[in-house]
Amino acid sequence: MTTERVATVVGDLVNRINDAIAKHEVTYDEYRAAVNYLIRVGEAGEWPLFTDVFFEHTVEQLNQGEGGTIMGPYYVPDAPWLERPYVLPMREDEKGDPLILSGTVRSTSGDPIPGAVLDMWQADADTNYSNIQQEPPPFNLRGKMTTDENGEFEVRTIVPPYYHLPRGGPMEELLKAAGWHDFRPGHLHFIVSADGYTPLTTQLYFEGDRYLDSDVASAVKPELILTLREHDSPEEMDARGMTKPFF
Ligand code: MBD
Ligand code: FE
Repeated sequence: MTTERVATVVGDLVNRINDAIAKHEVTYDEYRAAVNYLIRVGEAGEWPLFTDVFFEHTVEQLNQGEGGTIMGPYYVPDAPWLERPYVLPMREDEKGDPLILSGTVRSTSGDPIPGAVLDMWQADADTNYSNIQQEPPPFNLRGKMTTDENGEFEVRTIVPPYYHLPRGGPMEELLKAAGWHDFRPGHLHFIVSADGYTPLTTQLYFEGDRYLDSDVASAVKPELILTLREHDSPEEMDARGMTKPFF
């Protein structure tokens, strides 16, 4: 970043914070509590959580636009490559309703993209992410897969129920102090990439989720909401290892 860019953006940020301090007549006690709070966010390792919840959506909208949404703090590179038929790595007794997700990866002009890579991750039914929270085994519910010759893919996992941010740290403390909830709708995360295309970071949500309209991370877009349908015979697969159509 150039000196000019830093001075412009940081200068504006500093001015706006000073304006808020003045407007709300912040006391010395409040100022000291805020400084102490910011130190604790760092000590708890919650800066990625804090910044992604409050600010990433604006950066994302400027840089990706339609069809994309924020990455959030819990992406881990080097998830395992999966083999067809795709099933995200999970425990034998993984909690949650089984989910079969199928779809087609398309370019912005609508053409299916064969050999596109989906790097997928999600929380478990207790809202824990592997490699972040202690409970799930490493790389649980994380994996990479590719689209077939038609640009299509199908993967089995569990339906992620509505989600709350990690509790017990400064983030929860702040949300409670403000009287705000700490929920996100249940979601599946993806980074979709293909040779010659700009990658897309996005998430998918589910119709009917109680937090679609009040995501604490402001990251829901209408085009990302899926409708679940019940499958009569999920065990029936076609020659490609894809579930036989049921509609
Ligand atoms: C998450 O799982 C998440 O997706 C975001 C955006 C913020 C916090 C936790
Ligand atoms: Fe998430």
